Amino acid sequence: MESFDLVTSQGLSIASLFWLELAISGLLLAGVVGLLVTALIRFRAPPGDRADARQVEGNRRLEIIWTATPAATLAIIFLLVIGTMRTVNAAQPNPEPVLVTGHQWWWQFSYPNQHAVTANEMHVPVGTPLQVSLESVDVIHSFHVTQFGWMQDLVPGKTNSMWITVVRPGTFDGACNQYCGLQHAWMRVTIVADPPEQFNAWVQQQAQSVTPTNSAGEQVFLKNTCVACHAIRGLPGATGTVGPDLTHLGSRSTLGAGVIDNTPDNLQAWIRDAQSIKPGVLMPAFPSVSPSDLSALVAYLESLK
Ligand code: HEC
Ligand SMILES: [Cu+2]
Repeated sequence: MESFDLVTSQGLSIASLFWLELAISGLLLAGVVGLLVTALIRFRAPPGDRADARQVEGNRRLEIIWTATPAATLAIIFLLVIGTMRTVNAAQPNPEPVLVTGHQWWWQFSYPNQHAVTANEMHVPVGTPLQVSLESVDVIHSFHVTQFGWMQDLVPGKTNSMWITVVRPGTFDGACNQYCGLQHAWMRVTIVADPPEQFNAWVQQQAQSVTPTNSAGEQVFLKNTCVACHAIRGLPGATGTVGPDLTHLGSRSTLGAGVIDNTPDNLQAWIRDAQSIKPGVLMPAFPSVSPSDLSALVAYLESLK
């Protein structure tokens, strides 16, 4: 099962706690059921015996045993939990800081060390501890990548944090796990875990600004209201923060937090009427952009790798 194939050291230590607790609970259950079945068989009344059962009252030894055993079990589990919490929350050396910001209904990922900003596709270096800060600009969201083995809420006005050390390369799916409005289900995230060199190349690329070219598509972008909500770093006037940063849109594999693949046709349909693709989305439709302007705009945005 994919969800059992955990890929973070923190998730793995939570999972070993889970298996240990399951084993302890299983042993206790077996003990209780075993005693019950033994008693049922041993003290069964012989056929035809109509006498009342022997009445027993008070047994100090038994009472001590059934009070002390659960108390001791819970105390042990409590200590194990504290130990795991300390492991999971332990500060790690040389971390890579990442800021995750929840929006209705998409994710922003910022890498403050490199000044890179992207959306919905989070790249991480394998083996490097990530110091993840989580914030929300609107309502409560929850950052849940099943294979990470643990999750954290994003709460408006508060910065939460979590440590994530991904232990093997791969692509892992996640989603918002706290109902946050109409398109909660389309608030997906893709994690791309790469070896550090590959991650560094990616993050350096994402950190670059564009050089304005005065192309037709760039002009269409600037003269519509896109810039009120979207940033393209390096393009004067395009500094909106309501929607995803589009500086490297062409390098992302999906649009709208996973709702459609990032292809020129899909991008065109998205800009024309995002509402019909993701009803309720906080981006207006642009029915009046002419077909030639729209193709220039799409070509421009897809060229932003
Ligand atoms: C009122 C604010 C607003 C305006 C104006 C706006 N957008 Fe958006 N846009 C958004 C929001 C919010 C999202 C994220 C939607 C989601 O995934 O839920 C978005 C998403 C997108 C995406 C997908 C990005 C991704 O990584 O998934 C593209 C591309 C895009 N907008 C292009 C444009 C273009 C081009 C224009 C101008 C013609 C424009 N937008 C105008 C708010 C806006
Ligand atoms: Cu959400």
